[in-house]
Amino acid sequence: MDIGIIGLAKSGKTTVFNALTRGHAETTAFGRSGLEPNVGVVKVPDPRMDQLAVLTKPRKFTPAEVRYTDIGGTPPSFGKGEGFAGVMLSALGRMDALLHVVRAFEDLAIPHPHGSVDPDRDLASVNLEIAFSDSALIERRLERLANTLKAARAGERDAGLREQELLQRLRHELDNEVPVREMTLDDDERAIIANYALLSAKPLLTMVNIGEAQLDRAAEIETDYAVRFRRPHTEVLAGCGKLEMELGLMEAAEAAEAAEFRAEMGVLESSLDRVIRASYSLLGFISFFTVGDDENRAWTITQGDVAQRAAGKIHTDLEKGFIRAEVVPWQRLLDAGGWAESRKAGHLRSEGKTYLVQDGDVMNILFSK
Ligand SMILES: Nc1nc2c(ncn2[C@@H]2O[C@H](COP(=O)(O)OP(=O)(O)OP(=O)(O)O)[C@@H](O)[C@H]2O)c(=O)[nH]1
Ligand SMILES: [Mg+2]
Repeated sequence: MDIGIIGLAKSGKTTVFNALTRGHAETTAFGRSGLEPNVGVVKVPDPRMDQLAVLTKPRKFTPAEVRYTDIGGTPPSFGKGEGFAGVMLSALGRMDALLHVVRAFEDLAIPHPHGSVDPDRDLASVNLEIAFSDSALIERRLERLANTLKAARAGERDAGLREQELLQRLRHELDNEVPVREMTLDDDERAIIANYALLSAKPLLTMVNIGEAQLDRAAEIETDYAVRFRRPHTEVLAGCGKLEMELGLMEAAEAAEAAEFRAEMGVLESSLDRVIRASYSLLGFISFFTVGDDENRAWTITQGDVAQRAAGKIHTDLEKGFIRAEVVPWQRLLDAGGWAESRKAGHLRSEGKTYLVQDGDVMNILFSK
């Protein structure tokens, strides 16, 4: 699962990236940071896995992972109605979700590309950039489609016309500031647009990046933004990227001191842990588990994925040769005391290709080679 970090220049993207990944990527007060994207993998904490490990005592333990990509220095011109473009656009198109870092921290030493700190304005303007990128993409696609339709044979025409009609509808909705993720689309329509990598179709997590001076009002600020900006398939959180980055580095070196410092600052729960969890669950990702002597492992899928597709996360052979899955909810497995015991108690269900995998299912995939 890939999450792309976006935001205006100097909003704190790399700082938040470092905090999330315990990384050391260079942050910059002035000028342009590297155009090379930073990529880091984060393990998603999951107490269910800890409990399962006690039961099966595997040699290896692999929690779910989320990968964050800090797409690199944003040009100061970004946010002025030109949308995402070039390599940045194609990199973002490959992401499963977006994390938007909005600057709320005041710091005279760090110039704001628009001259003043105004998170409301920035939040809206980045949303506009997202919509703008999609509109431009749809426009290009419509032009090409019009050309193909002229030369199309009767058989191909129908599909082309359906696509044209869908794209015109998307364009209309986008013009009315409705992001694709909020539109009602049937499965066929989703399949058509799946290849377009539309940015406003992606789940969006907004992090209001507050300053140290605002820490005592963090919860209040978060509620305020959530009430005003939360929409379907989005989440809004507030946290201090800079403090979390420093605490993260400290935690890696001196855990006890970091905990003490956290308590002093009144930030008991890391806002970045909440970002990680929110990126995972609130954006529609769920886990299923595989257990065994060798390895207990969590696999990331999207809510609504069927068993055959889920099997493909483990290996393409399992998807292609899928026969059926033996399934037991993790708590049931734990209560029964093991796989054989679950089978004996009749808790193992046999599910087919189209079974909707549930969060916390433990699965054993049966397949033919
Ligand atoms: N005071 C304060 N400074 C912050 C905070 N978050 C980030 N900064 C500073 O803001 C500057 C820019 O942060 P970066 O993380 O490099 O921002 P960016 O969005 O990655 O910037 P570009 O990649 O150049 O677009 C750095 O000097 C950070 O230390 C914060 O919460 N408080
Ligand atoms: Mg940066």
